[in-house]
Amino acid sequence: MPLTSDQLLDAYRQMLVIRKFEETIRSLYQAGKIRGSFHPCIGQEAVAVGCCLPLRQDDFISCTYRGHGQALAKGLSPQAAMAEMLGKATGCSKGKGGSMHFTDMHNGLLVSNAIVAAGIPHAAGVALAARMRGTPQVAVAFFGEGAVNQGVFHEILNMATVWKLPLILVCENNLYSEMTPYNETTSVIELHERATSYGMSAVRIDGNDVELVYDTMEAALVQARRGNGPFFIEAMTYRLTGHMMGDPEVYRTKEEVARAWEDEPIRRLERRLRSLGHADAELARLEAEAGGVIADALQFAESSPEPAPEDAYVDIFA
Ligand SMILES: Cc1ncc(C[n+]2csc(CCOP(=O)(O)OP(=O)(O)O)c2C)c(N)n1
Repeated sequence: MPLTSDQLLDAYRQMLVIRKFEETIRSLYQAGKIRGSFHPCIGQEAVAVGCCLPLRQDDFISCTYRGHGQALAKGLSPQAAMAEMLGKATGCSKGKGGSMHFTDMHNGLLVSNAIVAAGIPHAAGVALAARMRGTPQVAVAFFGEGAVNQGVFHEILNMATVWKLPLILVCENNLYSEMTPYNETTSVIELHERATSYGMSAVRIDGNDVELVYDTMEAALVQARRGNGPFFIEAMTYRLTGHMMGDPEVYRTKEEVARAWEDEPIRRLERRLRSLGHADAELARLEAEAGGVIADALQFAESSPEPAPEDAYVDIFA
């Protein structure tokens, strides 16, 4: 079922929460308040929200270091996310994971991962576990187009198809892997064709269109929950900021980035909402609401304690 008008407004609010979260982290980083590196997902919000809206709380996702938006869309509280960014004990990984290692098992966020492609076998593993338990959960792996040349990507495409796993692979194709255009390193640049070649259902879609992302995800979920096997979505999008803070961005032109801003998913959804009759005042109210959520999260994080030194070895497996 397509998104209703109310659901579209909710998608808009969620995308704004993600955008404001990332913008706030950028400012904190520039002010020297964030340690480690930070990889913003600004411009990719429609993939996160469109894919996570139709998921159930007990469905699983894995994502990359750029997965803050997906984590928030899956239900991670902005307070716990912000506290993790600031390395506080109230963070989703108790302040010991930071920007690249969010987790929230209560909401099915298995792990976000700094190793390119590593979240793909994790998601396949929990999809297999759900199948063996006989529970109806689906697992979704979010990854960038740089992951498709990793060996494990191909191994999972093969086994997930053979075993008909309830697995959805979402490749966020933002055109650049770090500082390299993906078509300079990739033989088959229609990445969905790689999945098709393994016998997997696969589509390439406009990942900046939240309604299309949602509809595609719904179709993928129907297939996966019915036991009809995995689904591959190549969502075309664009990273509007550098790969990470401090990226000089010499590998693309300012004109290209300016063109991408014209088609960015939030402004695009605004145009759509206006065409459906939603007034500017209503959109402004949602934007203010999203700003309030992030201001509250920041206040919570800043007033939270640091992790205790004696907890350094708690939650460590070995
Ligand atoms: C296995 C592995 N190799 C190399 C790196 C270094 N590295 C970090 S990010 C990145 C680019 C990944 O690009 P992509 O998968 O397209 O994701 P994006 O950053 O565009 O979201 C690389 C090569 C890594 N983290 N892991």
